[in-house]
Amino acid sequence: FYALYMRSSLARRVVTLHPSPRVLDANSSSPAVSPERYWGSYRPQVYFGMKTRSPRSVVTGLMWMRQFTDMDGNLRHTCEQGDHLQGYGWIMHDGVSFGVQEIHDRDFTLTTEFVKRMGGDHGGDWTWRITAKQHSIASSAPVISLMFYASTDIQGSLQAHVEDKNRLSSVTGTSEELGNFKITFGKPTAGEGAGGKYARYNFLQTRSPGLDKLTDIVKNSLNHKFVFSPPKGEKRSYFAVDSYKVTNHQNQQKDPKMESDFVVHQVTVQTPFQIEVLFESGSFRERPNQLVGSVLTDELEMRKMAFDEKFEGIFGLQAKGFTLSQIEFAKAALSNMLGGMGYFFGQSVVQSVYNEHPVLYPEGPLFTAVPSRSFFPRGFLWDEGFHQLLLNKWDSQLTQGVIAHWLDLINVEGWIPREQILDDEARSKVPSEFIVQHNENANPPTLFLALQELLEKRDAQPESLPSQTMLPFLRRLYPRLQIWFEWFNTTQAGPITNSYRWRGRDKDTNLFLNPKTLTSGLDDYPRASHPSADERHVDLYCWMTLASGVMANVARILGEPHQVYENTHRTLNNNDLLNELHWSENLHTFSDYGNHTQAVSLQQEKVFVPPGQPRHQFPVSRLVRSVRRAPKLQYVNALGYVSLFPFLLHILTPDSPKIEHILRDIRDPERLWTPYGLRSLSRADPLYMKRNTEHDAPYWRGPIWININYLAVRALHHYGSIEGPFKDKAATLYQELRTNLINNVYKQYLETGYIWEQYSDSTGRGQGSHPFTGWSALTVLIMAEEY
Ligand code: 6A9
Repeated sequence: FYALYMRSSLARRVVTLHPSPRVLDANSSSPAVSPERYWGSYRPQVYFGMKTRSPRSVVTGLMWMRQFTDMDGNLRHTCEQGDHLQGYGWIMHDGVSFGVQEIHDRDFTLTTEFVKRMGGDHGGDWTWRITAKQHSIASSAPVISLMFYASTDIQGSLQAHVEDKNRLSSVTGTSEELGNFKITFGKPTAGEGAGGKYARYNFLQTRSPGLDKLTDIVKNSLNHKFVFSPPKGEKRSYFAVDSYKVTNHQNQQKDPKMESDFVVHQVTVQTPFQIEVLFESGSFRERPNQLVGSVLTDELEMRKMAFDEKFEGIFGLQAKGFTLSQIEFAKAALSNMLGGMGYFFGQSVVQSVYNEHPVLYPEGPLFTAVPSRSFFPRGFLWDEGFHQLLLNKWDSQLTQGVIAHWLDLINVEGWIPREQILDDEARSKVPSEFIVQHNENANPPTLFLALQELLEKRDAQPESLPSQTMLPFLRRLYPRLQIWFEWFNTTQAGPITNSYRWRGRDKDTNLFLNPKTLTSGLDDYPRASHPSADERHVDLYCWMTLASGVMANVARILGEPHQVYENTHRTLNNNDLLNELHWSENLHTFSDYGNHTQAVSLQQEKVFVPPGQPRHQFPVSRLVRSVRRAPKLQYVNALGYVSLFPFLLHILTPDSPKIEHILRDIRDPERLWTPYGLRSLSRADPLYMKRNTEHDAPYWRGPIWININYLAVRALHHYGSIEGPFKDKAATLYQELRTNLINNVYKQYLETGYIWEQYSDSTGRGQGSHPFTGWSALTVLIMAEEY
């Protein structure tokens, strides 16, 4: 019995939250405490939508469809790369009160704007304005259907109000967190102050089994029987939502209590046009006027001006002489990160060695930025530290809130799940094998970078509001930081004292050219060819050096014992120890150490078809790894981002002779230098641009990544401004690398309409996921020279 009891209590540990008081009070996001941040564009996974920062929020959103064209996949809703839009994203967004987005579809552009107005007890009102324009007047103006919707999420209810048989003029509703509210759908006009336009209306009122099913419900309801017949135009039948078809479809969930109200208002109209949608909170009583028409225009103008002013005040790009177009690019990068913030609520699926099957983590909220609104619109632990480097410059209060949310997810062991896939909507985007998070897996603790920034800003602006809230914030954060640091320091300890090792590398060495280390964030970057407990990883060593330093600082500020952190920091920061553990004399570079051979390659292997099986179901051959020389314990001969870490995180003393080698490798076009930024792996490396398996293209084996380039520029700036033998060299490289990065990310944006996940080291072209205004948006800081 005792053994069983032990086992089940061990199995529970992974899903037991840390017992210290939460950084955030339970009501911290409520409209009573934080009304300005209640409503927001916190649904980064859809092109346009809003919700509140509450667990089962009513959501609002927009789908649209071009009429009279090939219908396939024409309905737009969630951000999909497969939609092949020419570009979309927030071009202005202050993170709180307003936003302006442009969406460039095939032959027309939708501008989606929102403005909020505070009042009452539930986060106030807001208005949307959608403006549609065709791209070229050479062809006939497209007819577009906009489908505005509102949906509850299990709790709350919605009532549709219909006029003239089929026009949904408004929706009233009520929910726990919003009280009573009303959404009014304005009629399309040709522009502000202009007259009305011919339009057709349709609506749908139904029940939905979940927010991840909204697109399907609308698609399934589409009926082609409706007729568009403008006064002087031809009569054509168009697609529209149709209640009759939906109720015939089996959307119903087994348990009606788990269903939600879902209401769609479709308006079909020819470009150009403009439509407004007004949300009014029932508790907002003394409204001076309605936030529509010219009132809205004036409000928008004011916010835009305030945004421009704040932007220039913080980043000073105009003063630095950037062109208007470059500044617009930078504003779009920041805005799409702000507008890409999500409020997610739900449970991760996690597992420890004590769980036979994956188990559900406790429910909780996460307010976070996301790397990419299309391909991975959810929280990633180490991405977030980078995001906050930018957002902290804009709004430290926001950064504090985000760090607090992440640390409130920590469990009793001190572990935070790396990738936060919290609800059905998020899960619907991830193949099942990637959903489960394992509690031995780390991810770089970049939130310490963000904390370091917060502390520096506090020193620089002691009078500001965020600086004044800093102490109580740190005090509540501290026990969580302690256990987080402890978790890294123990579970990721290396084979010898003061060394560190990433856990969770790929186990099946036979399948991969070099087994991946997803936990490090650098996925397929080459490490020891044969994962083993003998490994030590230089990047993790450097992250721990940084973390211990920040821990010592925080402890000192709080008047807590800091000796232990300080000792750890002093030990790790000592360049002699670093050199001893990680400098390879042969290779003249910092390096991982482990069981390694360079003599590996992927070879075709014949696969024998088991007797009695149909031959065609089996590949005749597949790629497997062949090892020509046995591995042995040695330094891993790869040159790339990992080698740079002691430099990137400012661990090298300014007089370290290693800097000379690093600067040479950086500037060498045969190694890391390209006209577009630093490549992730040396051109001369045996694994440069090599696939890891048949299906696994090179990722961190050559392409240029902006997060690490940001750190490189920052380090060059650092070593270029303090005394030392390499000061001048670093300062020169700083200018060159900075210029190359800015020019290329900007050029690609102009050419493609997007900021990208990574950039080709041979052509500079953007590649991978897009839009990627996660860490690639750090380009703004590089422009501003804010490090
Ligand atoms: C798997 C996708 C249809 C990979 O930016 C997030 C992370 C980084 O943290 C990491 O350093 N990206 C980088 O190497 C993207 C990870 C995306 C995983 C998505 C399933 C859906 O498939």
